[in-house]
Amino acid sequence: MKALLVLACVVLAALATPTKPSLRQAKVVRVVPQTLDQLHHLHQLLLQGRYDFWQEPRALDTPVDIMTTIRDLPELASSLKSHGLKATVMIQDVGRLIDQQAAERLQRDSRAMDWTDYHDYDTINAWMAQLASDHPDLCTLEEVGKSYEGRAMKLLTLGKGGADKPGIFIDGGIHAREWISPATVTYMVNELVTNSNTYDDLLSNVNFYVMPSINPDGYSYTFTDDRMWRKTRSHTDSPFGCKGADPNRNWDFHWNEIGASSNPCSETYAGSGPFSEVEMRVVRDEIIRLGSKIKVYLTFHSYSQLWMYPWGYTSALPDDWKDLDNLAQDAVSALTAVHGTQYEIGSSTNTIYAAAGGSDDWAKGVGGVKYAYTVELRDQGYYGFLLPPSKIIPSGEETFEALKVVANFVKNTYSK
Ligand code: 0X9
Ligand code: ZN
Repeated sequence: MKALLVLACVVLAALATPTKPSLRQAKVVRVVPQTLDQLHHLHQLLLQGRYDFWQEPRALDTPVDIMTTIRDLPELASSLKSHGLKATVMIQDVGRLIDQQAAERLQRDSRAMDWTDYHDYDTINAWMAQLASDHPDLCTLEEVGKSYEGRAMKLLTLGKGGADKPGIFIDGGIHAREWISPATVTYMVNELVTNSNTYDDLLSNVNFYVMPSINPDGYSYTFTDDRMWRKTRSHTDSPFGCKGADPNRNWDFHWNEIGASSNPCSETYAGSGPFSEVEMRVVRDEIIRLGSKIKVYLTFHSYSQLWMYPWGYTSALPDDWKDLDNLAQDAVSALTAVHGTQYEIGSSTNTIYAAAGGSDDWAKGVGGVKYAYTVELRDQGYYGFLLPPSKIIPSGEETFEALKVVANFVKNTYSK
């Protein structure tokens, strides 16, 4: 009987979240380049645009994760083999894993916000509205714009020390499929609000400006149509009907100079121009409006477990990189102390790859926010973007410790 119920849920889930046919039996394979020739070959494959790189080539001895359809697998395998690259399978059947996770979600049927499951955009917004109405002394919720498809974009402000206190701007979900990001960001908000007495000192001295899901159309699309969608959903001039731009290549700071594409079908399409994507203009305008009050900018992505600072457009470091590195070290030490999760720290170009037009670079380079970080959350590729919901709470717990270190730093350094 139970087996029948589960089967029924799998079928229902498959209907409710149609897995793209191409994802049936799709695989994620891992290769670790050991020579410059192998690294170069992987870069060539990336540029070809035929495969979805879950982890792009970074450096020698560093894993690269590639998702391939079952149809393209033989060609990928022979191309890797011809360069002496040994592939191991990380995910045997991406479509099946997506269906399984969707079935489990359906079985739980959890419309109410919690952190044992991932939640859609409307649920997150409804939860923020409830928080604001339950805790008017602590939370303010403002609609600050609308997405391309017309979804309301909201900014949640937490704090009780008044608008002049120094602030931390936090966003999540810039890449639609990185579900652990909005989940972790909302976990941390919930922690601050439900234990506001414990954090009275922090909340009296620091304001938290939070937007948990800044690519609402893309995020919604991952619930309804394609779990692996990364970009926005805007129209492009592509004759092939390709949609969306990479919102983390769209910011107007060394826009499209490196690590971004002018091809609308690419996963890293920079957009038709800087800030072509309305969602990024909305976030930009909030950062500008808050101005010098913002001392730290934190943008949460997944996966790889990295705590990175600018620059992403050059391997050169900002003059004050030591300051950013020190704070990152302290934050990561606190994070690791919780569950032993290891994070790597460094500038984004030197840690992963050069990619211009990122929100972190803009926040520092144009927005004037000294401490700008991109955090790549769990895991290291075992599940990648399909991190099981049972990992939300551990991810939230450890990341919250890091946030507390950052917030205490802001309090001690900037609050009068
Ligand atoms: O490529 C990205 O946008 C980020 N990695 S992800 O796998 N989540 O897509 C890293 C961004 C680092 N920052 C900059 N390049 N500015
Ligand atoms: Zn990302």
